[in-house]
Amino acid sequence: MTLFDDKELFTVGTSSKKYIDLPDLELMHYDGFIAKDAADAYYNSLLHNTPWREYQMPMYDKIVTAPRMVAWYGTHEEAGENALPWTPELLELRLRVEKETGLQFNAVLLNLYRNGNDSVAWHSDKEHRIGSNPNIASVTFGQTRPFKFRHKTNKEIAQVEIPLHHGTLLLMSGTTNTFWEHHIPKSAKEMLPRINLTFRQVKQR
Ligand SMILES: O=C(O)CCC(=O)C(=O)O
Ligand SMILES: [Mn+2]
Repeated sequence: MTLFDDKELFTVGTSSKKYIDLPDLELMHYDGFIAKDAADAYYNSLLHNTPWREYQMPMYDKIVTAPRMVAWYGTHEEAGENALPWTPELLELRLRVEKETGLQFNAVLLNLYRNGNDSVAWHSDKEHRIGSNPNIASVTFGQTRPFKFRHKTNKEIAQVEIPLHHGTLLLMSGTTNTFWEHHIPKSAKEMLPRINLTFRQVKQR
């Protein structure tokens, strides 16, 4: 795996905050939520200091390796036995996200997309552990990749595509994860690593 540290490679957003309100979809998109210097520092540190692991997931009748690497953080009581303890850096990011959104989160999933072959398939984050209408706050560092949304049942509503830049915050709330799916497609273009953090509100059974 070749990973790059070049600080000038990533595009930061314009520091604009937008609310996207479509049928059953509620997003807050804050491009440039984290300024470039801080975003560069988080990117380099998370890339090198996270114990990234492969993730085996069910796909039809097989178990396959997900096309990305992951790390899961939270307390054992709230996020389960496999959760790693919060690091000062992740706690700092969580506080920034909580201050901006006015919400509280107790777990974070980190995803590493090593290159254009890495992706996340169409899915929604509707697990019993987070309830049916979860608030999920996503923070991105590194390579800009398009984040796509499609309505699960109403095919007349056009897909939504948001390029998630270095330092962007995207809050998915309301019924977004109940009625819409999202994904990050693979890309044939050369892509540097991208790190995404999804802050979540989990409950143990
Ligand atoms: O990488 C992203 O922006 C989203 C990841 C995601 O959808 C997930 O982990 O559930
Ligand atoms: Mn998701």
